This record gives sequence, C-alpha cells and structure tokens, in this order.
Amino acid sequence: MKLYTFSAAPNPRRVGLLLKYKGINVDTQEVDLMSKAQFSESFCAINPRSTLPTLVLDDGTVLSDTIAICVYLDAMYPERGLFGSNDVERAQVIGRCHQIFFEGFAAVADVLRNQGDAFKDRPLPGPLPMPQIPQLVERGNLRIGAFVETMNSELTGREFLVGSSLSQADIDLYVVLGFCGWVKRKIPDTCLVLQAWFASMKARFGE
Ligand SMILES: N[C@@H](CCC(=O)N[C@@H](CS)C(=O)NCC(=O)O)C(=O)O
Repeated sequence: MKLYTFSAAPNPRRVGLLLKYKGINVDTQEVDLMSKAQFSESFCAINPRSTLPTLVLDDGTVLSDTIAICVYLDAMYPERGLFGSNDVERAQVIGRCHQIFFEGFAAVADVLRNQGDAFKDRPLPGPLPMPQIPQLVERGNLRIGAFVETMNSELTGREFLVGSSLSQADIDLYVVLGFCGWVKRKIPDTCLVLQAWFASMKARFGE
C-alpha cells in the first residue's frame, strides 16, 4: 500500500499522528500542495478529486477520505486501537470525527480559503474552480468560536472525548486546534480545560 500525503496539511496530519501513535511506517510519497502538485496529471490519475491524504491499497483500491483511511489503518494495525473498545465506542469515535470535520475543519477552512489570493478560485479543495465568498470568513470565525467553547465544555471532567483512552477523535480535535492557528485563532482564556487538554496532547505527540 502507498500513502500520498503532504505532512504539514491538517487532514494528512490526522493520518500522520495515527501512524506515529501506532509506531508504524507505510510507503509514503509527499505531494507538494504548495506547488499544486495535487493537480498534476500523474496524481489526478490516482485520485481525480486531487485531495490528500490518499491511500492506495495493494489491490489498487483508492481511499481518499481521511476517516476511511484511518478506519482502514486501524483495522490493519489493531495494536493501540484508536476506534474505541466496543461497537458503541467505535460508532461514537466515528461520529465525533465527523462532527470535528464538519464543525471544526470546515469552519477554519472557510476562514482561510475565502479571502486573499492564495486560494483565489479555490475556496474548496479539488479541481473545480469556485468563487470565494467573503461572508464565509465572518461566519467561519463565529463557528470556530462556538466549536472551541463546545469542545471545552464537553471535555470538562474528561481526559478523552470518547471512553477512557485516546481515540482518533482526540487526534482530530488536536489537529483542528492547531489548524486554528493558521487563521490566527488561539484557544481563548475562557477555555482553560481545552488549553490544558491541548498542552497534554502536545506533550504526548511532541509536535
Ligand atoms: N475529503 C477529504 C478532504 C481532504 C482535504 O481537504 N485535504 C486537503 C489538505 S488538508 C487537500 O487535499 N487540499 C487540496 C487543495 O486544496 O487543492 C478528506 O476527508 O480527507
């Protein structure tokens, strides 16, 4: 199997931290998003959606959604499982990852990509040109504020988002909080629980 990634970008980082936590190495190729290598003919032939991460299995199956890649890798490498300890927790972890993607990642991406020239005509990932919508910057910032407050209250009294051990949901939340820095949003001082949780995740992963 082969992982196409761009380590610094948030969705690839969700997979990168899973691999790090499990201590596994997979054949990896960096696709430089800064030079728009995701639109190259060779990469579009692998994933026409032009997004990272992308995992190509030995039988040629292509997985191009981060959650699908994480679920697959966790099943292939079950040591240090990241999807709960029973069926209910597994469903909860997947639900949380979906929520964090929709409420967190998408909000930060709206702020980042709907202003300035870097993402002109590219407010959404993928090959289809789209207009930027400047109002989404304001709405995205409101969504980030609400998301961070919600995570702060939901982590109060808890070490992890689901169950009693680290899961992919914690990794995803940690990554999205780092992504907030890309749009100059810090965890506010009203969210002390989340600040402490973020610091403990940083100590755990060392990055
Ligand atoms: N549906 C994909 C989306 C992944 C995604 O948006 N990846 C970004 C990097 S964080 C990307 O590939 N962007 C390419 C672009 O902006 O053209 C997933 O869930 O993994």
